[in-house]
Amino acid sequence: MLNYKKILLINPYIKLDRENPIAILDMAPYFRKCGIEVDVCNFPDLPEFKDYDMIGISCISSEGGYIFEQLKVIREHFRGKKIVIGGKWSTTMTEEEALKLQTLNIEVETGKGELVYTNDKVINFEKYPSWDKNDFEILCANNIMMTSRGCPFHCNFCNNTEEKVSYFTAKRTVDNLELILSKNNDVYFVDDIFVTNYEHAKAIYDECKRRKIKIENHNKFFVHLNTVNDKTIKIIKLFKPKMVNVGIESGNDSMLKKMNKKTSVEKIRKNVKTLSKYTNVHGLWMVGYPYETIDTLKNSWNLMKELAPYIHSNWISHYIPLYATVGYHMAMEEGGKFNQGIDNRHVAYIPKGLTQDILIEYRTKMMQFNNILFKRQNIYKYYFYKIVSKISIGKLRKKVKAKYKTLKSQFSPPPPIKSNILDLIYILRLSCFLNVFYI
Ligand code: B12
Ligand code: SF4
Repeated sequence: MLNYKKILLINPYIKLDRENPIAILDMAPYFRKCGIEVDVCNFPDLPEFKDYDMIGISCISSEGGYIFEQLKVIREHFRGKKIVIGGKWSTTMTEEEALKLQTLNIEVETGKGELVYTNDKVINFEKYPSWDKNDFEILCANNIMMTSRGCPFHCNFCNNTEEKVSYFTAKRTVDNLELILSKNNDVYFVDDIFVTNYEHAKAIYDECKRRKIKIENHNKFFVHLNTVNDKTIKIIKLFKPKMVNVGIESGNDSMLKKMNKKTSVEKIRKNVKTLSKYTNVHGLWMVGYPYETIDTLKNSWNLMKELAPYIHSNWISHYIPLYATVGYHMAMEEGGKFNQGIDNRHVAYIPKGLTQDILIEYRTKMMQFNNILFKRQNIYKYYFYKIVSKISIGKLRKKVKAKYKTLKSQFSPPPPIKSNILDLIYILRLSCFLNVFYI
């Protein structure tokens, strides 16, 4: 164990999304419990006090090299001090990046912080302390948190370094959840898979009820399409998430196999439809995994269209070959082209036989399909209210007219009507919904 008395943990600035730095929010109280004094800060708000035994920076990626601009400033601010990089990036950085860090005299630590700086041989999840309110305020945190660590699945593109799933207690989880809900309208459980253990999720729900916290309709989480069963549905019925995220990734069985998704197109179809009966489903897709072809891209596009009535929204990622993952080795073996990928909105790898333009074309088309769907729903709402406002009577007419007026102000000029089978499904779904609503 390294005997530090006072350390500083820095949350670097992430250009694209600024979310809770969970590692820092977790580790700071853990270290304090072990007798280490800890300060936390967001880059660029570095403290005037400089006499720390160690300055730790928690990084997920280099963001295409953007992190180095920050590291230079931190190195300059804390001249002569020990600076250490930890977090997922420490396990995926390239040799070139490691050399750049050496030049800046910044060390890299690939281990779990809790075990590197304390006497603990394993992390005691039963006694893991809750987040500290002061850290939460300083880090301007928002709504993401984890109730567990690790994932039982081992997808080849994923850098999940936790081999085994470990659970925090319901008490700790709900303490953190209360902090989040004091500042946000909802909580987003970013556990790799939230419902891997029914008892765990149920205990969190019960603790919320004991503390009279209204968690229903104020949460969202991830569900694996292999774990859609009675117990998962029970948890969904209890929590009433605004949305569940599911990793679909591809509409082609051989691609799913290459990704080690342990699922199939048939299973995806069936389970997405089941989930859609209980909540909004957000589909996560991936384009450009090694050995992707035009045909496999077409399969994904067709599956997306087929599942449209059951999926609320979609996100499509360009595949990022993360060093140390099986996917990275598959990409090396295939011999496609590596790009400097900043994040999953940019092409980081081009499989053999495909081009950057094809990947961008498919991702754009699939992302836009989302918007078309949303518009389609709104378009039919518009015409539905237009007609109903003319034929209804009494109080209902007043209500419907007001709604039509609002929609009309959003559509100027009126939207065109196109019809196909999907439109018909929407009209039917909308009519059913309105019937239930007004009866
Ligand atoms: C929350 C999250 C985000 C948030 C990050 C918020 C934040 N400020 O931290 C947001 C949405 C911004 C994000 C973005 C991205 N993410 Co992300 N994200 C996650 C997620 C779900 C949780 C991360 C987390 O906090 N884990 C819990 C903590 C406790 O674990 P940890 O970070 O590993 O920390 C432990 C050790 O690493 C170590 N440690 C951590 N910091 C330090 C510091 C020191 C000094 C030391 C010694 C040790 C140490 O100790 C910790 C405790 O044991 C993970 C999935 C996962 N299971 O981890 C993906 C994950 C980390 N993300 C990933 C990816 C690919 C990305 C993006 C590239 C995606 C994109 N948008 O294109 C970007 C990159 C952003 C960036 N520039 O850094 C990948 C892998 C990245 C990698 N390098 O391997 C992961 C693993 C998802 C996956 N399944 O593959 N992400
Ligand atoms: S299910 Fe999600 S977190 Fe688990 S290995 Fe696959 S991509 Fe990673």
